Amino acid sequence: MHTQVAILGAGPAGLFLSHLLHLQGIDSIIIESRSREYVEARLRAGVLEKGTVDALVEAGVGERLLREGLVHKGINFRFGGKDHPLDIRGLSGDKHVMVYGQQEVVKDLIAARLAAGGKILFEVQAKEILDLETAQPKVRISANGVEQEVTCDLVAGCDGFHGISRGTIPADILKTFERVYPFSWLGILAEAPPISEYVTNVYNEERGFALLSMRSRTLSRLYLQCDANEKLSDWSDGRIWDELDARLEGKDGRKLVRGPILQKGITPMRSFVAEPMSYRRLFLAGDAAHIVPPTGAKGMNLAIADIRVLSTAMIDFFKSGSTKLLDAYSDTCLRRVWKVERFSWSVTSMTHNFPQDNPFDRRMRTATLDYLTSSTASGQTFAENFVGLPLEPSLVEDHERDERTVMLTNK
Ligand code: RFL
Ligand code: PHB
Repeated sequence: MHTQVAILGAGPAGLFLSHLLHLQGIDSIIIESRSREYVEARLRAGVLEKGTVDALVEAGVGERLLREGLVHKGINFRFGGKDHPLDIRGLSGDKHVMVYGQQEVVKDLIAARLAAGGKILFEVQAKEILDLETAQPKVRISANGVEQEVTCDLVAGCDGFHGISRGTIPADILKTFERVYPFSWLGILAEAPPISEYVTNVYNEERGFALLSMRSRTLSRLYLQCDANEKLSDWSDGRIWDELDARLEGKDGRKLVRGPILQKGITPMRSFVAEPMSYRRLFLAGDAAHIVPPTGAKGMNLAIADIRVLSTAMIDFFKSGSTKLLDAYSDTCLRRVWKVERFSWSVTSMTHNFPQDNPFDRRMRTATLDYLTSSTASGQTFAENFVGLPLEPSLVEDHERDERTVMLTNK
């Protein structure tokens, strides 16, 4: 098999890249180890930044998103047993976010690719990426014990945190930066109306963090900070609802409406960045290159932002033959990635209890949240990050000045 761009992974990153390339007449093959049903059902992110929404709409895959997505003009912080709403629209110069499940974005992108005759190889595993230093790299793939090769001009590593792409970058070039948090999130999807029209971040000095989000007017998506080694089997439905209510504190009598729990899962919390995000003809995007803890709701947005930069660079390469934008890809993305890492780490730190905390640390968290929700300056800083920082301009010139950068081609 041959294609212009071999894409590993049919998550939001790989699918959106394939779609944007197709709009410019560039051929790609997506290699996805899971089935279509599995990736369409995988429950994950829900909050889409304005730039993500605009990019999906501009690319012609935002019709259902605009119809069914929920516009969120604000966010709520609850601490000390009281709500403290933040007017994101007012603080950000009239911008908002939308709540629309990641699996719905994935369904829309798969439908668009397949309707246009796009090639997605489901239940096919990428085993190895070869010949990156030549003009024709290869991906060795395997399905039902049968191995084949896909040859291509460029490889996009969109295969998530546990994929194989990142490990293809030689160890003496790849640098990684990591923080593993000493807690996880227990998340549920429940058939119950949301408590508020806003996503609510709850901080309880005694019991820790909870997040009250939604997928529709009748479906709630709720999370609890729990111990890193917690077992799902220790959490009965009743215990989850009781703990959620206990974290609300309820001085104002607010309680969740309970309903059947449709899905439950535990997510570990991690911050991670790999540098550089490219090596020769391989380009990492999304979770393959970086992870943020879900507290800032940034993971999928960061994946889409990478793809906006990468698709422009790849299109320029195929149209003009120039590698300038591709060479600058990693530096351009990393500048934004680190700012979003900082935001996600800071929102996590100010809303979660840590094992080594003393009462002073916990009171500091409440004071930080009080400042955030009562100061216009602080609210504006949060809102600017929450609706999404603008894309960085391409760092082509910086890159050309940097002698240490490995050039894309070996010509
Ligand atoms: P994905 O979605 O993980 O897709 C990678 C795909 O690659 C496949 N794969 C392979 N295929 C072939 N061969 C191999 N060797 C392969 N190895 C792996 C996998 O099967 C998979 O289909 O990565 P991508 O596209 O980079 O997208 C990233 C996002 O999925 C992720 O950042 C977000 O879900 C994070 N996240 C959130 N992001 C937001 O923007 N807003 C949110 O509100 C938000 N909330 C969340 C979240 C993540 C969460 N969890 C479960 C981690 C809430 C949670 C609880
Ligand atoms: C979600 O709706 O799943 C969600 C909302 C906000 C977050 C993370 C997840 O920070």
